Amino acid sequence: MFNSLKAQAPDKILALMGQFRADPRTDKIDLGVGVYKDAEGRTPVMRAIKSAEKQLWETETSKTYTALAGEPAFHAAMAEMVLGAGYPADRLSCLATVGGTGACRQAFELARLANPGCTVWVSDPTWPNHLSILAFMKQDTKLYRYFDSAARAVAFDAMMEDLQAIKAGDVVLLHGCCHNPTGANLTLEQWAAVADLLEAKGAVPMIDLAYQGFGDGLEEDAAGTRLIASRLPEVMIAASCSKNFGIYRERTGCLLVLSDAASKDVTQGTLAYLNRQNYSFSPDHGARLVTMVLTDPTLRAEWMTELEEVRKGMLGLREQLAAELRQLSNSDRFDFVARHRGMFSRLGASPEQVEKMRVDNAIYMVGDSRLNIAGLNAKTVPILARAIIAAGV
Ligand code: PLP
Ligand code: TYF
Repeated sequence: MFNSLKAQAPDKILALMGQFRADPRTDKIDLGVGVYKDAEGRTPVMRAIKSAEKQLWETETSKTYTALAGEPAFHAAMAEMVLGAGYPADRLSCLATVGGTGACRQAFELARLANPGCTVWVSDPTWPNHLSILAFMKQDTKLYRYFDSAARAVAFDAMMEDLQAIKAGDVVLLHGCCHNPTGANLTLEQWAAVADLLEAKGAVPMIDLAYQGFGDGLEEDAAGTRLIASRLPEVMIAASCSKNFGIYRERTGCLLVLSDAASKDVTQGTLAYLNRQNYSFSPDHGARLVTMVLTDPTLRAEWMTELEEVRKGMLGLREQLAAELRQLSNSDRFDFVARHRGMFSRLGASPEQVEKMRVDNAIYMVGDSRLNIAGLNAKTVPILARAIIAAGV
C-alpha cells in the first residue's frame, strides 16, 4: 500500500536548514530557521534551565505518568505568565501540549469539535505551519490581509475590512507578539479595535504566543493577549516555551482556553480527551523545568536576566542594521527594521534578490525574505547591509 503514497512538499524553512549545512563556504550566514543564536552563533541552554535540570536530577524520584492534561502546577505557572496574576481561574482550562505547534493543533481540534462548520481566519502571511496543519485537517480557512509590503507595516485598515466577513463561531488566529514572518505587530489600540470587532461578531480569538519576552518584554509582549482575554468570553491561547526558555527539542507548550464558568469542566475534559486521542501524555521534562523556573524566585530572576540579554541583543542588532542601511541607502526606507519586533523581519526582497544574496554572499534567509535577526552579530550586520544594497532591495 505504501507505493500509493505521494511525496509531500518539505517545510521550506526546515529544508533551508539542510541547504545551509551543505554549503561549504566558511563565511556563510544563517538567517533562516527561527532559533535564537548568540553572537558566536550558539543556541545555548539557558542558565536557569541548566540549574533547574540539575535540581530536578537530584530530586526526581519517579518518571511515572503525570496527569493527562499535564501538571496543575505547570498550568498555573503558564496561566500567570501569559495572563498575569489575576487570571480568571474559574473560566480557564489548560492543556500541556507538544510544543506550541501541538497547542495550535489541539486548538484547531477543539474548535472543530465545538463548531464543525467554523472557518479559521489567518493573517496573510502567517507561519507556514499554520496553513499546512489547517490544510491537513481539511479545515475551512480564510486569509485576512495583514502586511503592507511597501511600508513593511501592519495593513490595519485592510485587516479590519477583511475581518468584517467573520461569522459568529469563526476562529480568528492572531499572533500575540513578534509576528512570524513579518515582525510587524498590532499596537494596543489596534488590539482593542480587534477585540471590539470580535465581540460584536461573536467570533473566537485564537492567539499564537510563541515569542513572549522576545519583543518589548515579558509583560509587554502579553499585553494584546491580556486585553483580548479581559474582553472576550471565549479565547484560545497557544503558548510555546521553545524560544523564551530555549528548550526547543523538549517540546513544551500549553493551550489555555477561556470559556464561561459553566462550560469549564467539559472544556477541560475535552482538552484531556484530545491529548488522549493523539498521544496520551505530553512530554513532561520541559514543562517541569518551566514550572521550576517560573515559581522559584532565584531561578526566575536568573531566567529573566538572560531573557532580557537575549531580547536587548536582538534590539541592538536591529538598531545597528537599520543605521547601516540608512547610511548605505542614503534614505530611511529601511528604518522598519528597527520598528519591527521579535526574531523576524520581512525585508521585502524578491525571491531573485534572496537567491542572489545566497549565491553571491552565502546569506541564507527564507524565500519570502524573512530574516532571523538573531542569526547576525556586530561583524555580520555590515556584510548583510552591503549585500541587501548590492542585491538592489
Ligand atoms: N507558532 C509560531 C508563530 C512559531 O513561529 C512557532 C515556531 O517555533 C511555533 C508556533 C511553535 O513552536 P514549537 O512547536 O517549537 O514550540
Ligand atoms: O518559523 C520558524 O522558523 C520557527 C521554527 O515546521 C519552525 O517557528 C519552522 C518550521 C516548523 C517548525 C518550527
